Amino acid sequence: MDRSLFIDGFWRAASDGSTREIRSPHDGSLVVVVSEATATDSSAAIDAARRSFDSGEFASWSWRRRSDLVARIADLLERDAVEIARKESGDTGKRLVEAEYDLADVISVFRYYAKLGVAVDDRIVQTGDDRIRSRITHEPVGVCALIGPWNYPLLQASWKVAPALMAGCSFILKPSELTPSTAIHLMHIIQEAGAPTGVANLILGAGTIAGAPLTQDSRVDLVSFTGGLMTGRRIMAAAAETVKKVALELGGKNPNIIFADADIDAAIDNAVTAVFLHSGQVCSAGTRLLVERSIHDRVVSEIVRRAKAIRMGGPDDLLAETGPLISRAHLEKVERYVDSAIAEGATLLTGGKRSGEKSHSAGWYFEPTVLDGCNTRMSCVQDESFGPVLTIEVFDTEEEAISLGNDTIYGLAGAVWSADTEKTERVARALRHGTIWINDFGPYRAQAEWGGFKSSGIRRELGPSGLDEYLEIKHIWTNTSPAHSGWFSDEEQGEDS
Ligand code: TXE
Repeated sequence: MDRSLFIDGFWRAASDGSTREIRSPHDGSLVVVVSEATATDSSAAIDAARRSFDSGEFASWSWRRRSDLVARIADLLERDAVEIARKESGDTGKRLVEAEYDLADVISVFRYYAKLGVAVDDRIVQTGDDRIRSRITHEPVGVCALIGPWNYPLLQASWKVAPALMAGCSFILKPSELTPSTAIHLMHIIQEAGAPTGVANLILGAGTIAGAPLTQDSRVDLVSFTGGLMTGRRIMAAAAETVKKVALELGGKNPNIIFADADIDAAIDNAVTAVFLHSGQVCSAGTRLLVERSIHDRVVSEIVRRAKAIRMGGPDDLLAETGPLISRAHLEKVERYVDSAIAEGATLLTGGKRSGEKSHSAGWYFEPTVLDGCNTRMSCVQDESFGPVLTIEVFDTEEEAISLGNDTIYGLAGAVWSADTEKTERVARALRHGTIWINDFGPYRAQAEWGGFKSSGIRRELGPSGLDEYLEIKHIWTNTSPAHSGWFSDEEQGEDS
């Protein structure tokens, strides 16, 4: 029987014996069979995490000791890098080389938090009174539900797991039901690295069955979620019942703004990567191209030429530049999205359909797609397709570019291309998105906060704020010379008075 749930230090089967087959998005072949958790399993995982946290053992470890644990996890990830990258590309269908890049990022996240955590000190508060010692301390927030998506499964898990461990929390990790393999491997590594029993727990399975209880249970203190907007809203509402802390990253509709005075060749090349990397299954994908009218024709014709030449293929295709979509359901969503864009008046310049290549017939391949003549009233500009679909809008002035760039309920990321540094600075400041790239698109670092304005989410991952998510702040006030408060009279009152 498959035992891939990790609860209270043991590998277990689902309580009702259910399993799920994971099939390759590239060709439908069977990748792995894993346990499919029930709500009872989720409750058992919460129980284990709660007991481990309430025992106080892990929280009482010194920062240095927890830092050593997190650093050891980074070392073990490095040791197993080839095997883990292979598992990630098996589940997601992404090219092996991309999975290898992702893994290097995962390792850097664990290393970053291992170093950062050691620096968290108490803060002394100056009260102006010599008798008082007042300090601010940081304590782990408690039991955390860490719920992740399928596009960067281990990377998104690392943004949550590394700071949670560093802070001294206990957690239940629930990766997407579509991509469980690397989370299983990570749990083996955390166990090998020496985390106390019950600190790290793994639940696999459907969001509504295995995931939802983690967001509703009063024994959970925090939910950190990365995924879709609709699910994020549901999770926030569920968490409100017990006033859990909530951190959400819910994707974006990210404007990529090219002014006529930009380095046009670099801007075009980056615009292609921004939207077609990983077939657009990236929360910060540059899906909205805003281009100054005078350069529209040149930019668009070159992007279309480049899009037509993109080679798609599976994990081991060394010539491929991007891969399949995650599932049939997702491919059908992208198809519907393109159809509705055309119905709303957008012009399809290339793509817009499943790949006709024979080697792609058993997988979920969708052609790189470019839609021109778009505007912000169209759902293709407002809603996340999460596929290889670029929408193009034109602007005439800086003010118009800013206004278009902000005309979205999302606010995750954006870019501005221009040789005028004062202009790029003005635009970067005016855009209401959590990350702005100037004359670049896409890079991020573990040291820099990541997250969204508006409906793209709340709170931040990565950077020092990414650790703060997992810390409670406590003020401890010590009076070294206890005295009466003097507020109320301590004299006995006569009966008549
Ligand atoms: O994500 P879901 P889906 C966007 C993208 C995509 C859309 C839907 O637009 O097309 O979301 O994708 C768990 N309680 N992003 O349906 O549902 C689920 O099991 C608790 C953007 O795959 O958000 C999985 O582990 N958990 C995104 C996780 O939530 C629940 C990356 C994400 O699934 C749950 C991926 C519930 N009620 C998709 N329902 C980004 N921000 O990068 C589901 N889950």
